[in-house]
Amino acid sequence: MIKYRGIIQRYKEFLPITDKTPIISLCEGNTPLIFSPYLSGLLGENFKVYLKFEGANPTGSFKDRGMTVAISKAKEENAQAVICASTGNTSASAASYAAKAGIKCVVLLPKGAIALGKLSQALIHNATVLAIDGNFDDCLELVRTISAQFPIQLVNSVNPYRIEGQKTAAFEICDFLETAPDYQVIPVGNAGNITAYWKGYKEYLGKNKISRLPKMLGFQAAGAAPIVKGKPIKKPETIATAIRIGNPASWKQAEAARDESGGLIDMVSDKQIIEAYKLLAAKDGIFVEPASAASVAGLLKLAKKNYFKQAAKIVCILTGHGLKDPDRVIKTVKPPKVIKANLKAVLKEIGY
Ligand code: AN7
Repeated sequence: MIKYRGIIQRYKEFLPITDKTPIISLCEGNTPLIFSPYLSGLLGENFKVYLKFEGANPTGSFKDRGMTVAISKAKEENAQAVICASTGNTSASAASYAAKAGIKCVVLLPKGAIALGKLSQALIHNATVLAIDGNFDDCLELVRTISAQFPIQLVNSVNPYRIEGQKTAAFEICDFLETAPDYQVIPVGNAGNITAYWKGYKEYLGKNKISRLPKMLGFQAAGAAPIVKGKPIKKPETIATAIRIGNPASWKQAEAARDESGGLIDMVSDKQIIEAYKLLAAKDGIFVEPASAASVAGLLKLAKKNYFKQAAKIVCILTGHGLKDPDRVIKTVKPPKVIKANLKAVLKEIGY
């Protein structure tokens, strides 16, 4: 039996890793691709919908795939410190992997706009956490300037090692399905992940591991949809704080993935995101954070418009775990009813 030891060991031949690279891993990757009878049924006979649950990564999001490579390379290059801007998940992952590597980690977060779970992660791993009185785009501009002027490595997805690591999710999907899916649906924020998946699929095609490419379907939140609107959004707003980004760094690459694959980048409202969020929890038993539900909200939006015509295998990427943002549940569903501590009262409530 081959023991699983993370994405670098698993897909080394596709990654910029040498014998000199110290591998900093938390056994990320190898996440479940879960068949959804419910969503498949909604789309109709002949449709198979799978959910790639990236919340099952060690820090609870897909960022770990990129961070294991970025931090391993930073360690190889004797970096003393790394820095990132983040809507939360990048900072959680960077803080965790930097802790393991023994590298100092600095994170810049938009003040008051980070889900509680993510902020807790960055803090407990001893990162230097700075809340900036601005949005994610302001934070990213600052860390780009700092990393260009001081010996501190940037670990946002503009760091090519991040994209390298994240492309392994596409490999896993193809290895599992023994083909590429027909469509892949994915939330889009800073647009690194859609870029990474597309690179992964193209590399697998180049190595004859698959014989065709999927169509890439990206979804932004309606209040933070610069690619859909064709211009940067100065004040992005959405309850899906992970993708509250107004000027994505990988904008061009996301458009290339869309156009080369014959796919699309569209948007979903916060209402549609919450509907999909609740549906995933109720019907598939999967608890995701709101940004992740944007992919399923997008799938449902396209299905309603009859976009999917022939039989198809569709993979929706669920980028992060629901536990990242517990406040959103409390704001979304009713709190538990308080009743007396007696049998009669309980039985009455549960219908016996
Ligand atoms: C759960 O953590 O940008 O399009 O700073 O956390 O590659 O940016 C997070 C992004 C989707 C969007 N889903 O991915 C950050 C950050 C979740 C995320 C995205 C993010 P990209």
